Amino acid sequence: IKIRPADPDFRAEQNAALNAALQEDYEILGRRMARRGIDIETVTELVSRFGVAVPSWGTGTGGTRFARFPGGGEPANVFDKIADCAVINSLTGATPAISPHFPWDEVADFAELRQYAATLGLGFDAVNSNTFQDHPSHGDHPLSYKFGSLSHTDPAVRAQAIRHNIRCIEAGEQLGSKALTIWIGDGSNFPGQSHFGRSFDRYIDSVKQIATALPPDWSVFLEHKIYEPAFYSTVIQDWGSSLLAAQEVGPQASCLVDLGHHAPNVNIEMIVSRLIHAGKLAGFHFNDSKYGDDDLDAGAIDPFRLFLVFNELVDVEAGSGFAKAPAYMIDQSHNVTDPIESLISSAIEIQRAYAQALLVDRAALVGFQDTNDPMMANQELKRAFTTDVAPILAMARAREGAAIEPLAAYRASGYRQACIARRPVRTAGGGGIV
Ligand code: LRH
Ligand code: MN
Ligand code: MN
Repeated sequence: IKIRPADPDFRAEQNAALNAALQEDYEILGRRMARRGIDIETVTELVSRFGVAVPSWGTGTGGTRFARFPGGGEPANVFDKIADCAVINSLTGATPAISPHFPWDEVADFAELRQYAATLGLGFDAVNSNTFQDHPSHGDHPLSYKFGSLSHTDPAVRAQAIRHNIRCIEAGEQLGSKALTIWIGDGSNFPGQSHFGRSFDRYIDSVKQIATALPPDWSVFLEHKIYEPAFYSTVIQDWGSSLLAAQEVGPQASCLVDLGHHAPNVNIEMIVSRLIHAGKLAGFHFNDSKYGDDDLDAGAIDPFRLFLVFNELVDVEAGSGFAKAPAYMIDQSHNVTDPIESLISSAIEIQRAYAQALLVDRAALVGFQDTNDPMMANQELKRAFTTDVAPILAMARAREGAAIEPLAAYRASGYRQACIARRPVRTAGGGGIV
């Protein structure tokens, strides 16, 4: 399939009619910002450097436990997924890496995969292990994860799950990744079903064994989630459990925050701050939600919360800085939209939240905080959040040769139609291709 959006001439053609208006909007915004003492060029430069990784599993249509409605032209294999990721990055200029999931993205030759991605200008971010479902077609997984994986009562199941994670590290090394993300579904559905303390101990022991296989410059990200598939208790249910585990595992372990993995109304930005305090913030799985792990597009429901998360991150960036930059990844499930469009939109929303957070006058905010002026402190954040930074994002894209209007350019490219014509209809499978 011809990846038309990856062609710089196609993008230049698309941008031609939009350049003049963008220039005008950018200049006006620049003047408004200058009045507040902010240099628009500094912000645009930082926005251009910002990148967020795309989840390989997000390129296919997701599904719920009730049904999956296949989209047209879905990727049939990981090479197709990479082609779709190249479309997203070409148009947004903001998604230079892919986060793969194993065994969904298993291939015989990882060097070939890395090479293919590189020819499209893409690299690999954290590799994800999967011990939340069985893999009967993969010979090294004879035992079932029905009652858990890394925390299973049976040492043989734990050993199998540990081996799988180590294989993920090996695959990641060949792909140029630097981190392994572990999310387990382990937990219980009934009070009394499992022993909270002993299952947590078993999990920590297993992750310690995995950590011994990490190359020195690698990290292991522990991802917590309040519930699902376990509906009564989950072993790594919250950031507290995640932090305790990361502290016990050691310096290479840290805590990954998936925005959808908390109880409604939980103050996620404050969790972020606490993990930063502990030096254990690994990074993010961005998405949005209203009820639970809805995996909706980033910024679709509560863009203010996304902004508040970035406000915490920019606060550190503007101050002491991060010893290790947090990993930014998207993790979404697309049920009713074209996954490529959702990922394009999400990448832009995440970048928007970052740009807005860069507009906060940090010195003024600290002043309002220290003099106990809640009204003006809140106004400072609101002023940044309500500034329309769209011209900054568009200018960053235009200068990188990406698309000024990525969604419009995507639709004009006919890429999805080309995929529908060439790729087989996929009826089975959820997030991954199993
Ligand atoms: C679990 C999760 C985790 C998985 C992905 C498919 O809900 O967020 O990150 O790897 O979804
Ligand atoms: Mn996740
Ligand atoms: Mn999730």
